[in-house]
Amino acid sequence: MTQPTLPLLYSFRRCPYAMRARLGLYLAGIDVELREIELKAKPEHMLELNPVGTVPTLQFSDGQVNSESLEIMIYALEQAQSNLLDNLEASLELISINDGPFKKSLDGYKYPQRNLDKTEQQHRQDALEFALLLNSKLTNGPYLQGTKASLADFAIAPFIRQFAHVDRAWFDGLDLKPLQTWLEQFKQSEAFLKVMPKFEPYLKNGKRYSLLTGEEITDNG
Ligand SMILES: N[C@@H](CCC(=O)N[C@@H](CS)C(=O)NCC(=O)O)C(=O)O
Repeated sequence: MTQPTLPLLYSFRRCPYAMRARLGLYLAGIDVELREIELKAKPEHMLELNPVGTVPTLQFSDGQVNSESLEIMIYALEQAQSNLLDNLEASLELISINDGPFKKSLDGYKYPQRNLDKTEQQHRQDALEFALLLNSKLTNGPYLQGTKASLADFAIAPFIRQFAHVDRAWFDGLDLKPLQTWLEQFKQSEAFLKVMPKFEPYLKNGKRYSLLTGEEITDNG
């Protein structure tokens, strides 16, 4: 029997945007054919679909393309009628700070030599402002919106993970227990572990993976 064509996702394991898209699709139970890329060597087909050359790049079975991680998440969770989309406005407000000023400070902190407008310390201090905001939210419960997980948790955690990993000892030494606990819970969550196998790059040996099972896709289905 011919298998229906899965949507195609070009992804990069460590990219927080790609991670966010994989999480949304996984949590919605939507399978895709995952092709792992390296940012220094992007497949021609991906660049045809998305000339900007960013991951995630998702091609639906009908040919349409979306390369915005947040839109992919919301689309997927809508399909699944997921209650992660409850209180969406509050989630989007936090995500916009994450994707705007926090991401800028995070990049400055990670790559200070490319962001000489401020010192590494200043970039880190600016990024810390957002961490403090999240920490204050997390004093009301284990999730950013209190007792229930929401879009915000899954959309933001990949970026806080990156922030924490720049200097683990420094992050772990902060007096931000609720945030540190939230990040640990995220890293141990089923969804995170399922979207993080060490996929081999598509250009290296043509391997393609099912996002939901993590197994390689072979031509005979
Ligand atoms: N607006 C995009 C941004 C995605 C993005 O910037 N991804 C980075 C990797 S984390 C990328 O692909 N950069 C291209 C490159 O470095 O060549 C989204 O939210 O999905």
